[in-house]
Amino acid sequence: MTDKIMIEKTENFLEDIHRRNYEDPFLQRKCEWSSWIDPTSRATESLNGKWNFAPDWYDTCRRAAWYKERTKDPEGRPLPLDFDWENWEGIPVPSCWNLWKPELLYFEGAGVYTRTFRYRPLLEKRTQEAGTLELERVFLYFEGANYRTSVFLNGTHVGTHDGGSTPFSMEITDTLREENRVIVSVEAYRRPERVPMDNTDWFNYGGIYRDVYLLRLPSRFIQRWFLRLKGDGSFSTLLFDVEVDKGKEPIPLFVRLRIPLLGIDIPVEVQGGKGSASIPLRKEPELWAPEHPFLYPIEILLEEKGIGREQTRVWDRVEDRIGLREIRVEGREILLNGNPVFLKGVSLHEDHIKLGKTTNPEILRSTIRHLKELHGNYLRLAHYPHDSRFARTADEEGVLLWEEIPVYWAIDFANPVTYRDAENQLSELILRDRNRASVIIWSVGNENADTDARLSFMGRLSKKARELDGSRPVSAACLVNHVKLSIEDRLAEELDIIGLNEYYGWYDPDLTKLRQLLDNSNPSKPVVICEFGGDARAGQGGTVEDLFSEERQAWIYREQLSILKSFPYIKGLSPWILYDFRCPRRLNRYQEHFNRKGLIDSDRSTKKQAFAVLAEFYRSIS
Ligand code: GCB
Repeated sequence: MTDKIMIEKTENFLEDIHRRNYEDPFLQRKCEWSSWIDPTSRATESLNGKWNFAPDWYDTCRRAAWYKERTKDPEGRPLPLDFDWENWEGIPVPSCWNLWKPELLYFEGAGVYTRTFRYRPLLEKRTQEAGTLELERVFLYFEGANYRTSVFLNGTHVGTHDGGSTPFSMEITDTLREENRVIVSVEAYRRPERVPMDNTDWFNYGGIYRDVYLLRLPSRFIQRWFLRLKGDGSFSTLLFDVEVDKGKEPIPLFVRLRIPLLGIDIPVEVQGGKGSASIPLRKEPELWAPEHPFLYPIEILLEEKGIGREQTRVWDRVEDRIGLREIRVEGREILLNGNPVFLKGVSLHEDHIKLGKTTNPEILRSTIRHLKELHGNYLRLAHYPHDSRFARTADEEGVLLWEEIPVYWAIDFANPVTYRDAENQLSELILRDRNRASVIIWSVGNENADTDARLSFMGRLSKKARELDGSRPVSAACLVNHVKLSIEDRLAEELDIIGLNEYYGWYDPDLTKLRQLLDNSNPSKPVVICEFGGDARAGQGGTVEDLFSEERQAWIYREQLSILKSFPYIKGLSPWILYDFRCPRRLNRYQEHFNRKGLIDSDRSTKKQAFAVLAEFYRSIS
């Protein structure tokens, strides 16, 4: 939050200690979705590895402008410094600082990272040989850092990003030197106006916890693209949109899209940096589905037209592998490639006992193995965007995904700053993952009270989701109206699928209310039960009456499933949750700072009894 208190500049005013609005200049250079570049298939140079790090409890790096490295006074005499880049300890990037040292477990302040790297242009030489001097453009790319990240290169602020789980990039072409010092201040305060706000049922991991890399691009490049089936049920037309960075001097450019397996090789006009095409297909494509996760290799070229075809100059080229499928809602059905689908799923947090929110390919694959052991086809990635490799892995493995932004509980719905942040996170997520066939639902939030401010806020988010991607249903995890005992939420009007969280058998022990609630409701749209469940400490025995026992949790699953299966308007389930996860709000002797609603312990291997109950249910309806 920008501190609005201003201090008058008197003759004894000292910038470093008296300035209150020190964040303002950083917030004027925000990295937002409109400048996001799709890094798919780019040759990147990783900046992962050891960075020097210090927790910066009072945010002094940004407050006192350490990054300016004022090491000497105007007469050249050394000044005392409060930082010591080279002697700070090495922290691995990516990682969550909370798991680096025991004393940082609950650290939620700012942390300062720094390292050096050398740079020499590569592309300059190549283009000089080709006859024209075109300098390469260089971007710093962050897959994710929680929450506000300010980046400084060689003493200059190059960008600030808000939001803990979406990627961002910033151009550093003009700030680069041969020897570079990069300083990254990440602050992870929980604040009431943020998305999420200060109260969540998960752990606030801080730091640069996803990959960081350098992207070298030509001076004109393909910024991002969107390829999908038209979605009219005919499987006969592809829609393609592309955005191009035209560079400083505009020249006639066009884009070429190639999909060799479909015999497609077509030019697409680019005007004002944008191009679109509607491409008729000669035959029905091989459709992507969980049981047949087929991906088409595609190639996109940015070309400058010369006089003859041989003079066409290729400025840029990207590749991707894209699944073609259609997801649609009709009445109370969810249709995948025209066929009704039931979402057999489970919810998932990114939290890992040793790595926190940092993940790796092995973790992603083993998560999907557990889903398949459950005979499931669907995961709800709660409550924030997960690592970008998740959707790619799900594309390959044939898993359907619900993706969500942390518009969670009672965020500050009336605050325009909060709205802008939420809309930006939603847009960054959609741009990042809209080419992934596995992603079938965008969720605009979770368990928010049905107020006017929330209706307008989340209604606008739904519209934004459709504006950026008209090819997927929009949903949100709503609460039941527990006074009328029915599915009733004004936001349902704005959604394609009604998500519903209910905890009968747990927070409300009276399971008979679930049947009443579902009987009382007559939704006009498909309903997905996004959450139900109960806590159980792995290994804790007891009767079905004993809270926190595995028996109680398994009983809740048995009872819930036997009721839910008799309501045909329910089109999917993602009970809460696959793995136990860290949660500082949970303080009883079974919980010990963990939410224990996992079907599997936080060790990600010990299964509780309820795992088999759900697996048997999904097997029986396969
Ligand atoms: C919910 C929330 C989820 C919590 C869960 C619980 O309804 O959506 O974030 O962790 O309940 O365990 O209470």
